[in-house]
Amino acid sequence: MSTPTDRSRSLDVVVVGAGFGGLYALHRLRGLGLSVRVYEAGSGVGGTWYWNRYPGARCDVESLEYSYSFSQELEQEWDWSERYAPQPEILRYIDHVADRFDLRRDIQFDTRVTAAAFDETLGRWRVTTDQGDDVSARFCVMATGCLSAATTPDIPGLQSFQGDWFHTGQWPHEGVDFSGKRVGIVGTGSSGIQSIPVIARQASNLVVFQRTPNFSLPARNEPLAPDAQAQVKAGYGALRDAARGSFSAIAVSAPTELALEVDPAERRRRYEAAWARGGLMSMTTTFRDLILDKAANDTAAEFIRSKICEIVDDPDVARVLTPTDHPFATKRPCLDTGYFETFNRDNVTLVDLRQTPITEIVPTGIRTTGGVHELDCIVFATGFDAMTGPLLRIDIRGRGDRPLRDKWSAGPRTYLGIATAGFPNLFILTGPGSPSVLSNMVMAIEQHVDWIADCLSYLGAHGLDAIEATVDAEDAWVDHVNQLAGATLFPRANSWYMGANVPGKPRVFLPYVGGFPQYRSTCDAVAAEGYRGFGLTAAAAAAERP
Ligand code: N01
Repeated sequence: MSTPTDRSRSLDVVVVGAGFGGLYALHRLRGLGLSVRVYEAGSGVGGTWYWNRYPGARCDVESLEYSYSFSQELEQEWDWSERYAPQPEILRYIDHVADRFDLRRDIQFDTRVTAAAFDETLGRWRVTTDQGDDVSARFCVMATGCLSAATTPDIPGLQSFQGDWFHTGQWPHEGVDFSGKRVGIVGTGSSGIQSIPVIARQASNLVVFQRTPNFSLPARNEPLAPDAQAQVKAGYGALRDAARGSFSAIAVSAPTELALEVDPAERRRRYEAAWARGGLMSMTTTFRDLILDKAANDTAAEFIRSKICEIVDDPDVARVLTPTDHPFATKRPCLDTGYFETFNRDNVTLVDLRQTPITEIVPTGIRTTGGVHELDCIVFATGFDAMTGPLLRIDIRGRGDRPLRDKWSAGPRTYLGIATAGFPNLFILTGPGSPSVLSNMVMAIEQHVDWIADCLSYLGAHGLDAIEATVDAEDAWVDHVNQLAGATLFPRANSWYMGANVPGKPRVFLPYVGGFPQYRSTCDAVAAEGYRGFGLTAAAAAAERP
């Protein structure tokens, strides 16, 4: 593995992170003839898929869509094995991409960027790392991911625990053997819901500590038949175009009907068909008003509740597993393989933390107000400081040495989710205020990277050195993002979309909810109008350029 050794070079671009976003940014920007270096905290590429190695980890967007579209050769040569790729396969794919496009020579692994400060005199970013790097770059691309800042709850006594504990988002590379172990898992989001059935099959006993019951849909994962895959590959361009034109950048037809327009028997038939097909999109695109109208949403929510009741044998357990406090899909819905069925196993116990909250961790297990659960291992599937966390954990300072942490103290402020006023030449991939987590992330990443690459070409062609969002454009964008979110049911849930999972985090709906096509055409129009809403300047220190 080649690693750049010069730790104090002057660069055109620093990219932070070598996941899907950072790798494509490196490929595109290097292709423009720019000098680029990527810093990556992990020892390998992959981002999310490098860190989240927990049992059962797999994608919830279908493999043939959750992949890069920028290279037809890559599309054709890579074969996926399952409808939803498991984590090791996605990591193999990303490794393949890194090799195929010769990306590793410009990536410095095992290096965490700790600070980035804009030097107004030089018109350049000074980027420093935990390995002693101190480099200067004209542009910074933050490819830090939306769900990369793992959060472990601050429960008293954790350090006293005599067994092993893990976070799903920072899973040991060598894997964990739970055979014969008494395991406790805290959290029932996507990570918990994927790992619980797998851990239950291995452990002697599994105790699930649930604070909020969650909606989960069957994945119906299956092997991908070679002829079906070949058929998709024969018309891959059409599939990608359909995805680009779809609300979530996933190729599905937009629903046209309202849930309550349809009679109850027909509605149920459609929900049954969606349940049988499996997948996130089947259910969420059954009717067009599910996320807009509570009464419509109730029909889908009630259908899923009835399924939980059918699947789970013990009515008391089914009741505790049944979500009632938030509308369906206002928290990210989960996809599972045998999740609710797992609670019919003799070795699985469900603890309702709303009835008996955790009070402390003791050397032998977890104490709730109901008593101590004796455990050998604890798994925290407790999620992430989403979208803003990965950025704010870095000391980013813009004009006037102003920390981004201060600027965003009441919530993130961006223009298009890609830039923030006062921080010239800093680009955020899939940042707050962009469709990001509400869309197929790979497609959202490609759209952002292509936009940034076009922008840097434009600056070069026009003899410009700096681009910076204006405060007016940013204010208008933040208002627009909030207005769109306010017209949906999303703000009714205590979700990570709202920042509600992190104590003290401002409650602001983070992603852009207007849909991928509308967002993309806005970005394209901004560029076509000479980067409307941005200030473009020749920097004072043009002579400093490498
Ligand atoms: O995290 P989460 P995640 N005491 O925040 C609970 C993506 N993803 O890692 O709901 C007790 O969703 C918390 O309870 P509550 C996907 O976008 C994708 O599971 O806050 N419990 C919740 O149950 C997903 O949405 C894939 O009351 C505590 C859980 O921990 C996102 O990542 C797979 C607690 C956290 O759920 C995050 O998913 C995995 C405490 N102190 C992840 N603190 C796929 O592609 C938190 N909880 C399939």
